[in-house]
Amino acid sequence: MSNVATRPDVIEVDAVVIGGGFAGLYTVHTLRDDLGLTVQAFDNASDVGGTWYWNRYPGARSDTEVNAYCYFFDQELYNEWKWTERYPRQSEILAYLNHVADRYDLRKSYQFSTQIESLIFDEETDRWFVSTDKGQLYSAQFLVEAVGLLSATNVPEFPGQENFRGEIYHTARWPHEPVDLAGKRVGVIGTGSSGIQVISEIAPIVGHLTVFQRTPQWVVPSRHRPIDPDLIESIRNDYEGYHHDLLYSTTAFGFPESAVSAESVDEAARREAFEKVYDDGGGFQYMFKAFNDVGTSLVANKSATDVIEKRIRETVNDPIVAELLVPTDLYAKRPLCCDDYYEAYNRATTTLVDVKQNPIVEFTEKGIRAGDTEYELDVIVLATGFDAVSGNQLRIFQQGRNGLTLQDKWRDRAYTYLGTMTAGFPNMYMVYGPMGPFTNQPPVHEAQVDWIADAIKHTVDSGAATLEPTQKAEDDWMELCDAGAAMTLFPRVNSWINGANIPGKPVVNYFFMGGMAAYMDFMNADRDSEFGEHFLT
Ligand code: N01
Repeated sequence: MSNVATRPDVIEVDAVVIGGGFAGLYTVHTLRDDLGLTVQAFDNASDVGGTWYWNRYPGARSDTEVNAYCYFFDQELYNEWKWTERYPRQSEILAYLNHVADRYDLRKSYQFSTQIESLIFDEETDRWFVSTDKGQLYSAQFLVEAVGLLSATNVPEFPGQENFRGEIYHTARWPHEPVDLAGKRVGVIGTGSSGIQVISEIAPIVGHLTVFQRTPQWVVPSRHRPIDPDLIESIRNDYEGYHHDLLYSTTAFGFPESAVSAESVDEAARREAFEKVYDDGGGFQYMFKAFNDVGTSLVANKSATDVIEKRIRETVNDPIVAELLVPTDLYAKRPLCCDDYYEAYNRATTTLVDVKQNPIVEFTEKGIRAGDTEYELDVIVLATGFDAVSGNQLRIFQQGRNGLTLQDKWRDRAYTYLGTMTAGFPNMYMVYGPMGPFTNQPPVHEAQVDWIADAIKHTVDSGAATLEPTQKAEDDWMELCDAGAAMTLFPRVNSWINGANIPGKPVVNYFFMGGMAAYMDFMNADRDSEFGEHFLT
């Protein structure tokens, strides 16, 4: 028995769950209320919410249409919750998750404000030993990590950061107290999803906005509006059908995806179709609603970006600024959408700084020096993103069989089976771990948690102590994921999707790009085989 397992004050439970966001809450509900396990859950936040607890920056909202950005496990919940907006604000989503926590009495299974320090598998007892920063030690047969795809913040170290006399905020660690930006000189570093939302929201109210842009991104409008009551009504009337279609689509975003290849029509037809989806709004809609090959065909991709480029140049008054805002790379990052983004650059109070030409040299007492110019600022917003996909798991020390740590196993890249398990780490499950599907998240969370619950039930019912994927199952899954990704344009562009945003991180594929429906088929095959072929017990 390992040292950790001999402590007398160890608290035994059936399952430990890490995370109190969309995925963690549903895991607790499923394992505790459906399977009847004793569950202890943790989150380092002071309450539930996950992503929506932390990301309180101005303008934060879902850019996924809310009819598909919610839970589906209980139709009564779907029916009773009244969303107000097509793309709900952070506060509305957080209120929803609080409602879910209350409705299913989930908080009683959580210990908040608690950091997990280590997860160690003891081979003699076949149990996981979980240490917290409060000095506690738990032992559990099952472990579920629902720690978030985009949770571990990327906070670059800029020289002289400590000298700046104003305030600095990362978008994903925004204070709970209101931050008054009205009339202030604000600098925003980063122009991804978070940056563009902040920029659009604060441009009208700040005294001066300076945007430090390293790489421009293709942005389409979201066409935000109140939620369509007829759409919600039609979903309620065919609830199971809608949910089934969501899971058996490519992206799980809940809109009809095109089955037409852009290459099968002429350029005029392509343009017309892209103009139309642009006017309807929505990032994933722009990528998947007009044609099915924007992410795989250079021809389709070029037509898509031609239309966005035309709109940028039409919208932005100053042609020099417009030129800086037009990306030079493919449309193959996580697609963005936001209203009033390019319009923000028409304000006399907005300055765009290209930090590729004029790199950020240092933070000074008064602001930021980029190139030869010092920009005086009261507040700096770091919209610099996340050490995505594997980042949060690797921030917790984890040790599986034979003393192998996750940190060692994933040194060159993150290896998993289905994005839910990794060989050598028995009974350890991940929700949306690396090599999961590249889709809208909440429907995947539920589908994966259902699969995890079935795997756990199978383990318990069969009397086995553990379940883990075979090395071959993992190797085959990795090969399949890589082959699929290689058929897309995504590996050709640097972004968090392939780890290129974090200095020193392996730049590899981190996703299954074959679509949600195919992913469901793989999960169902494991159920049909009663967790046989791909697993060791
Ligand atoms: O992060 P990002 P994000 N110096 O990595 C720049 C989800 N999300 O938080 O591209 C200067 O996309 C970096 O520049 P570059 C969504 O899935 C969803 O915005 O690396 N700049 C980039 O511009 C999204 O895709 C929602 O050259 C630096 C920016 O910071 C994902 O989260 C809202 C820098 C980071 O962009 C991540 O989005 C928000 C440096 N040292 C987020 N380091 C919604 O649903 C980084 N940058 C609405």
